[in-house]
Amino acid sequence: MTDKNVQQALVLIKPDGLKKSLTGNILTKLSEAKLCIVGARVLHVSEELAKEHYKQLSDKPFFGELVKYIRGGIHGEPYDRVMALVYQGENAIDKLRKIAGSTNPEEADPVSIRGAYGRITTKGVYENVVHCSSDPAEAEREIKLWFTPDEIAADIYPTKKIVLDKVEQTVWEK
Ligand code: IDP
Ligand code: MG
Repeated sequence: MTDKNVQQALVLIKPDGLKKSLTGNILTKLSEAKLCIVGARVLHVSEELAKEHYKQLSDKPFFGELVKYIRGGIHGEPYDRVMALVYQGENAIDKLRKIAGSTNPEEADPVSIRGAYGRITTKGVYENVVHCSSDPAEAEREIKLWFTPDEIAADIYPTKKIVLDKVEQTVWEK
């Protein structure tokens, strides 16, 4: 019996995906991979998070525009946010990246998400609708950036308990 290669992957529906009302289409397409969603949230992306997420690309000429894009600076309110998802399952990364398509939307398979819905902006950023982790190490790094253990409905990486003193927290007023 062979071990199942169970992986996690971070998927982001980027601001263009939200603005173009593609959330449903994207989730439907990704569901073809028959994986399990173990985390989901919608959030504003801080400059710090954007730069950390894309840190491997910090020396690229398009880095500034990329940070602006993922923060919603191209698409504006109320689309200045992303939907972040964590998928889990056998060979999750390859399956999701195949459905997402190649990085460059012009080269991506036309029936992939990026091929069908992506574009290249006049400033030269590949506005390609979704992000998907590229390998297990990157997936772990990214998931730990975007989610706390409490936000994931599965035990995916080891955790520890810590006691915090005098931590300010926002709670519902009533
Ligand atoms: P990936 O998203 O397919 O893993 P990466 O190389 O990790 O591709 O690049 C991250 C994101 O940066 C891409 O999804 C795309 O939005 C943007 N990007 C990557 N390469 C280029 C490029 O050569 N020109 C413009 N934008 C790019
Ligand atoms: Mg990548």
